[in-house]
Amino acid sequence: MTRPVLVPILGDQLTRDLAAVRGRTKDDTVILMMEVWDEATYVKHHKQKIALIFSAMRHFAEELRHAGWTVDYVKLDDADNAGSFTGEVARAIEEHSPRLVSVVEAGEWRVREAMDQWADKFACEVEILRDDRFICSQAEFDEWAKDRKELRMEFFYREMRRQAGLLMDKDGKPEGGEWNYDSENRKPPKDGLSAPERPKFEPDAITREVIELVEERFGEHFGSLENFAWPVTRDEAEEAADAFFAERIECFGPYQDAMVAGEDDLFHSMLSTSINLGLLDPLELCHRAEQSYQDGKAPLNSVEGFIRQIIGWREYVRGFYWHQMPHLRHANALDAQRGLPEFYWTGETDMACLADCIRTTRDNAHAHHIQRLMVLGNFALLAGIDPHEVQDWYLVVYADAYEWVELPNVAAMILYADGGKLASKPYAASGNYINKMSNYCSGCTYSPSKKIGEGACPFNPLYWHFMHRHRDRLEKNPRIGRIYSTWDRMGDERQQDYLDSAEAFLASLEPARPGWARND
Ligand code: FAD
Ligand code: DLZ
Ligand code: SF4
Repeated sequence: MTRPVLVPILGDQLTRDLAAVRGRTKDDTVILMMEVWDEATYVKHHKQKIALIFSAMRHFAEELRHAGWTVDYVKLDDADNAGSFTGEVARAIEEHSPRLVSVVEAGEWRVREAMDQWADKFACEVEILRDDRFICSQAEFDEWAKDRKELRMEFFYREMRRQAGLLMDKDGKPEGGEWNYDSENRKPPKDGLSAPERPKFEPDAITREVIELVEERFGEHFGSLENFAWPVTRDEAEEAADAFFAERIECFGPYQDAMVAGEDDLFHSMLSTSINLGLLDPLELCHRAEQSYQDGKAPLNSVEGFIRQIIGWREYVRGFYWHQMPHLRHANALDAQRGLPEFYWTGETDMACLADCIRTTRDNAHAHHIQRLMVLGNFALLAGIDPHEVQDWYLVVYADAYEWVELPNVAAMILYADGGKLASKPYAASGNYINKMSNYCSGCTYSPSKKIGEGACPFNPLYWHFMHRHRDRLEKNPRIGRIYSTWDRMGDERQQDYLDSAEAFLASLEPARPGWARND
């Protein structure tokens, strides 16, 4: 092959439809895939997350080779592993003398910064292509965001619906007359609510080899590998999607916000890992969802809810990330300074809701949205945990976590650290909300109906402590201001009891020991 095109494919770009691969010819292209230490260690990822990415990468390299592509695959344990994307690309340039390096833009700021140096570093032309797996380009997002003080997902989502033509009637109106059916998607779980089990994928030889590597090299990282059952190939991911559309999408909408102890997936799709890796095409999934509605197999509120999560939230947080970086990483509008409690890593807490959410996180490298938002996130918000520590935790513990999607959800959605650009108000809630939307409280040593004192749910005093300490900022917010009339009506003594109770609880929290999230 004389002076081929070198196409580096990153671990979350695993599709033959990638812009850098599409249109290339096999006899003129060298594909480069790299397991590198920089990526595996910049935070101490959950063991399942590393195993998933390496296994999916190795399977994808095999698929490409079978299809006739030339693939240079660098394994983590290769003796001459250069340790970084830049180091490996440099080595491949030396070996193949390519006439062009063609790569799709990285999803994360950290990697994009390194990539931007390649053209200067290498004596070879470098092109960085737009990642068109996202419907909305950054230029389009920036144009939409320009001159807006608040960047509300809802308005962005309507644009995306129009652009994609999803759930639009022939007069250009939203199907059913409304853009958003969220009010129908808040059904509390009824007794004994359970969902059909999702397909679990038994590790094959490639996955088993990777699991062994991870145990050996990253054995002290958070999380268990025992339950590893993620789809690692396109075929498996499609099987997982088939099962969702056949068995769970019908109830996805109504029970989207429900939580049931031990029911880890409920009616969620469990497809985020596959979408983020590139194994599934997000738009195709939305078309399948729309088809389920047209075929009468799923109600509009379920289908609209699912489509909104993907062309709404997913596209929106990605645009928001690039629009707000790099300062988003350091945003701390509420000046939260407390260390993350140790129980986020050990799960050892008497608070049954948190214990269950941390258990599923440890066992499955997954928790569903409302667990991430209204239990784990709500606690971090109310307790005033330092955003950097919360960001690190979320980036480490979930198999679907990449900074472009984790950071906006953590800094802006749960912690309000951006001062309200993303969310119109903090998602703060007392024990009442968790009690209504889950069965956690019936198995808890605390009681959600007890407000103060022995046995009171800690979310209750923490909620008022949070509202009290941020009164200056939040009182003017029309969506929250009226809460202060309730607070004022309580009288000084009751208020002081709440504040003392919260202070005593906060003082009892053991801060996490260093070394869980990052190597020193
Ligand atoms: P479903 O409930 O079936 O939803 C369908 C799809 O919609 C998901 O697969 C996902 O692609 C998309 N989606 C839904 N909500 C969001 C959202 N808020 N942002 C972006 N995409 C969304 N998602 C990640 O992929 N990676 C993360 O690192 C991540 N971190 C999060 C951190 C916090 C604090 C919160 C509140 C949410 C986070 N999410 C993240 C979003 C969401 O929780 C997960 O996408 C979802 O739980 C994945 O499970 P699922 O595939 O069953 O989702
Ligand atoms: C998350 C991750 C990990 C743990 N390891 C690798 C790796 O060794 N090689 C690789 O190509 N990608 C890995 N990834 C995913 C990357 O972090 C991700 O592709 C980029 O950071 C996105 O910008
Ligand atoms: Fe969580 Fe409070 Fe309910 Fe216990 S009582 S499960 S801490 S909300």
